Amino acid sequence: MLSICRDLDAQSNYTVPRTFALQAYLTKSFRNLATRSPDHPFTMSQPTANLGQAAFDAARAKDIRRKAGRFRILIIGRANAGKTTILKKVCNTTEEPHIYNSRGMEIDLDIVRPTDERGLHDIDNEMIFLSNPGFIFHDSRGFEAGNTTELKHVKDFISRRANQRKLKNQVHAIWYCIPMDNNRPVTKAEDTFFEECGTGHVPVIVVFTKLDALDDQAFGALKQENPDITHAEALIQAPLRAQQDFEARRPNLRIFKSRYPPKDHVYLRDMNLPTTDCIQLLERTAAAIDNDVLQMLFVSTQQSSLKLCTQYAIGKILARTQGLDPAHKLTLKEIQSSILRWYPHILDVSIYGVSHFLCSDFNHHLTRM
Ligand SMILES: Nc1nc2c(ncn2[C@@H]2O[C@H](COP(=O)(O)OP(=O)(O)OP(=O)(O)O)[C@@H](O)[C@H]2O)c(=O)[nH]1
Ligand SMILES: [Mg+2]
Repeated sequence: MLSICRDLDAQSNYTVPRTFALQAYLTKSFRNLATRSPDHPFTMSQPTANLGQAAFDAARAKDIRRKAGRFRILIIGRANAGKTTILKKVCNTTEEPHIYNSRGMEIDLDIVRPTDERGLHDIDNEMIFLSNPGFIFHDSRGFEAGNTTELKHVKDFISRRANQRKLKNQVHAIWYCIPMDNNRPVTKAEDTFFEECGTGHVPVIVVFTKLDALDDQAFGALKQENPDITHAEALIQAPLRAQQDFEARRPNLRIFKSRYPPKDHVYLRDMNLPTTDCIQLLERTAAAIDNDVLQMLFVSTQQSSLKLCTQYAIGKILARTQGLDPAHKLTLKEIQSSILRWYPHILDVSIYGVSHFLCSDFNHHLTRM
């Protein structure tokens, strides 16, 4: 009972402030849309319609989830690359994941023996964080150069998942982590992966992790170039300089000239600190997904960035309305429907028992606009 209360509490703490932020965003956005269609007047004072529409949208979002299931991500990277740290950030949690084997049995982390530790990184196992069970992760510790068995495991997994008939069983995105805290971050193993491993429509995003490891070097370069720079100023400039220096060399890396190059790349730093986030990774991943249903599933599953939901909700509706014949202007209900389905984590909270509060509150604000 205590843990249920704690869950409810945590969910409310997370959801309520975001709901208010959402209201502010939507207020602004609806007003903009209204001025775009002066000859199609609509007001927001339709409480019943709004509530009905919200329920409709929640049902529609659920339908997408039923068909596509949960968003499945394969994360690859050698030991200590920062994989688990990223996944925790994505799921807004500091808790350890739950891991299930391919038969759906949970692996009890408390009784895993050191010799079984490899099982935690078995690519076939599914990893889920209770804070956001909308994501399923598969964790692979990558491979050393010359270790063809490991590479074959990963290749087999990707092709097995690609051949799954059901969308929900396929892998939807791959994050390939390359840590920057060693002298040669990109090895032959990475070259081989991107040369040999085609992933079809599944986007691969390279995540350069632990970029902060390059700060000392950047600090030294700044001091050398400009002896007058103060210690404090060099410290401030070092992070940006570190990224610029690496970015200047990056296009020459073989992985970006390979047969199956990554769709995009992103830099992450200081992920070990509680104040950082990996929203850029979420944004790049969303942009790299070329299937509309999966893109919506991804954006609406992640709960770290309200901005990302809004960007897609508003962007898609503007794209739909632009160039429309005035006779076919969207109705208020259609606009609401199109926008609200990007926010299922706010609308679809009935399982936590606070839906009435949030829906009526949300509706109240809409009706006052
Ligand atoms: N300095 C720094 N440390 C980081 C960063 N990200 C993660 N770490 C630290 O690196 C260590 C390893 O991180 P994990 O997330 O456990 O790495 P992993 O890839 O899951 O490792 P395995 O599960 O062993 O394969 C932890 O001590 C993290 O706190 C970062 O951006 N900067
Ligand atoms: Mg890990």
